[in-house]
Amino acid sequence: MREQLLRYRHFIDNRAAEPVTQQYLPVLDPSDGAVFAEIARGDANDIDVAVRAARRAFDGEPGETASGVWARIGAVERGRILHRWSDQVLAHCDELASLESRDTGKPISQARADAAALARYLEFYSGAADKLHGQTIPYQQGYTVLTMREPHGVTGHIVPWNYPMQIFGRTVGGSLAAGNACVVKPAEDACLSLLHAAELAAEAGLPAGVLNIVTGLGNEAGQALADHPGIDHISFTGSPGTGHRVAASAAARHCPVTLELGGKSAQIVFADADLEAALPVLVSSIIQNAGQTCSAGSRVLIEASVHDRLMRQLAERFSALRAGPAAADLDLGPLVSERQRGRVRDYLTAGRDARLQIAAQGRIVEDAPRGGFYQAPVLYAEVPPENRLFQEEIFGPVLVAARFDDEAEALKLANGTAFGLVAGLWTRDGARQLRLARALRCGQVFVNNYGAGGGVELPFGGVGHSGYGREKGFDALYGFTTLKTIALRHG
Ligand code: TXE
Repeated sequence: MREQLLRYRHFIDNRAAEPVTQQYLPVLDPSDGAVFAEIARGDANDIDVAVRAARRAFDGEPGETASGVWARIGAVERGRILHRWSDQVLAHCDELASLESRDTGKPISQARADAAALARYLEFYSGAADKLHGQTIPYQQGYTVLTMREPHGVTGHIVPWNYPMQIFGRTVGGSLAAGNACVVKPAEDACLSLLHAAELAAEAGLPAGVLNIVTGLGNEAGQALADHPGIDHISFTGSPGTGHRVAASAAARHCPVTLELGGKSAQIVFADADLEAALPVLVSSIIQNAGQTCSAGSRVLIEASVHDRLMRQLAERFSALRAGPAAADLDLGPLVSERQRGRVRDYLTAGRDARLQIAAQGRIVEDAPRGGFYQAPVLYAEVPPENRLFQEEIFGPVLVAARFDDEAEALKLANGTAFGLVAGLWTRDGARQLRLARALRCGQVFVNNYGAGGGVELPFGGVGHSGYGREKGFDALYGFTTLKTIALRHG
């Protein structure tokens, strides 16, 4: 019997909204390739409706002199609403996780962890809403000078498909806590959990217009959001190429942007490291979410004296990895789309053409549906630093390894790509830990641990092609606000 297609509309002004064009896009289950739902195909008209709703919530109705409902509510109440929303997300964790798992193909236990992370982001920012203080500044005699952190107004959020709930949580959590109203454009490949989470926000008491979601294609709805003159700040997570386009559109109207553009993060393993502790983390930080993680530890650099031993152990673990349907909850699910699998396969073809050495491969379980977008994990050994697979973000379950002789070479290899998002450092030498942590060109360094995707409290973002600006943690609130200085002369 044919399953009836679920139809998802935009979420504007706390209500489901039909797309202006009445057009819908199919939603595929990556585990079997079958269409199971459809989403509204938004365009510039829908974005305009959503931005107007957000502007009303932020600016107030025409004729009102004071600010809109969200600003009038005050920081304490804003925090309380976000906290109630967080509780709602936790109460609906299972259904959010099921939606996310079916939509993205991620194993159900990983989707549950993502739903819990969404709740945690909202909880963290609920607590931060009333702690975003300004300062007073000593100035000339007869003056009092103070600074205030003010919201930008209406913020635009372009969210990718790899961690929809987590990235949504970090970006709208911070922005709403700071007092902005939001318009979100999720990825066309994964938006169902966000539409459901937005309904929960309305149930938690978020006023109409404060949070709006318009689904659709990147070059239609996404581009329209980047171009819209009513947007005061854009937060983008995705590829460097699209990030560049979004930033260029925003720059044309002097709109500030935060960009998180992925990475090619290295884990550096020295001979004095606790290799037993490092081993499972080296594997999980590339296998998690089938390698579709911006902060995946996608390169492992190993000191020569332990290289062969660690590679043998890594190969053993890789050979045991199994990919299968999301519901089977194995080591990894399918990739999100046929397109993404095609990209990963292109890299594997390039690896074959360059005669790269495959140290080990995992497998796809036999009962995985034929139509699914599966890719077995691959471990490459001795990959030359100039090779594409060492330099570019593959965004699949592919780990490239290289050896180094000393600290200087390790640093050169780690810093030797255009990206700079995260690095992992495995060594017991305390002086080396600090020396290298400071010399690594990236936004986060983990020493004797690695946090692919984790750390709600930890400011996150990169340098170089990994982007600029920070999300997560308290620092993100500075990006979602603008600083006003008020100088009072009172004599
Ligand atoms: O990214 P895009 P894609 C990397 C990863 C992956 C590659 C391509 O290497 O293989 O990007 O993935 C929206 N104006 N990352 O094609 O195009 C789009 O709808 C405005 C890393 O999916 O960057 C989606 O919502 N928006 C990354 C979002 O941008 C546009 C996560 C990301 O899509 C747009 C995802 C436009 N013109 C991919 N075109 C990370 N940093 O975690 C597209 N979009």
